[in-house]
Amino acid sequence: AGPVLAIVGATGAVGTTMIDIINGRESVPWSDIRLIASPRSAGKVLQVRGQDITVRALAPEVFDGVDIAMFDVPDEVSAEWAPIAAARGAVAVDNSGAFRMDPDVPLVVPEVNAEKVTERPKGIIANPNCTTLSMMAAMGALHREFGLEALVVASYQAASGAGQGGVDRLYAELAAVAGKQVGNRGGDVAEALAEAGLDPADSPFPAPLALNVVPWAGSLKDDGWSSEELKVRNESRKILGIPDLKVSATCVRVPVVTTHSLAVHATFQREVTVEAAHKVLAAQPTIVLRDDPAAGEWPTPADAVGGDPTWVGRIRQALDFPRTLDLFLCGDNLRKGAALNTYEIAEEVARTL
Ligand code: 2RA
Repeated sequence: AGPVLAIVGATGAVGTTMIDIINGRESVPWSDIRLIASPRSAGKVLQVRGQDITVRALAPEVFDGVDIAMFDVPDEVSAEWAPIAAARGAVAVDNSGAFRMDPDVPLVVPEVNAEKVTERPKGIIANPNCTTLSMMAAMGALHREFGLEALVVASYQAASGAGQGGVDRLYAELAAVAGKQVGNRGGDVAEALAEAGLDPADSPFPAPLALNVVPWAGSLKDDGWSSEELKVRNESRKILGIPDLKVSATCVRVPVVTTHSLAVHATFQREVTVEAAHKVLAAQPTIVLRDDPAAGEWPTPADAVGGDPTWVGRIRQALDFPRTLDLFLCGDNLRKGAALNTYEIAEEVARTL
């Protein structure tokens, strides 16, 4: 019989996407799939590959007999429960931030460092943050060929990065401004939201997101950096295996429902041309190269959303920076950015059992 898979956080935005991905697979290696969530969601019945499965409440014994447990829960829940799952014999594949920078926990993007799944002394493997993850397949491929030296990144992050609450808030704000001539005067968007009864204190975003962009994601860290920006730096270094990679990121929330985009300024050790980069990226099965500005072809979130590949385009040789490319890429933050990569790690682990 095949291994037993558990999904912890099965009823959340990413957990639901995990189930969609499993339902969409032609075949799966699992002999059994368990759905686990908070006691509030326990008892719900969800369909997985044509079977009704009742969601169980998180408890130590639900991990007995589980080979691989995928976690998509808040950091503190993972910090407590991934070690419990591991102690009960499961390999925990965790999508929270709790273990990503732990030196005894590999941080894996299968296209880049699949071999790390076997180096798991704690029985835990971490899945990167969706913002970092969105550029890793492309950066990993370019790094292998040209040797990455530095990354300057600006993100354009979707509302669903902040969970279902972020999506609900964006829809509510869009409804509040729809049909109104707002966005022409300072504060008029905020007024329209207030008139619709939308309290800023209830928003996961620190400013209106409708008709706006917000240069903030995550929590405040030293010297004005956001946690999200530091994740891009630290996680890129760990995944790519370049401890001294120079990285500077500015993370921005945009009124897109799902799919993070990144503008990347990437400097390499070796000479690189647009043609050579096209060749490397076109050879990557998980990348869609959409780069023909003369024909109006470039990646947008509306193209990439709902699919598995990362879309890459706008590749230019930086005019004033030798060995540097500028490019734009889009990846569905709930799929490759979270559920899909976690599931792909689980598939890699299943091969090693
Ligand atoms: C965000 N990257 O987009 C975060 C979610 N993990 O807010």
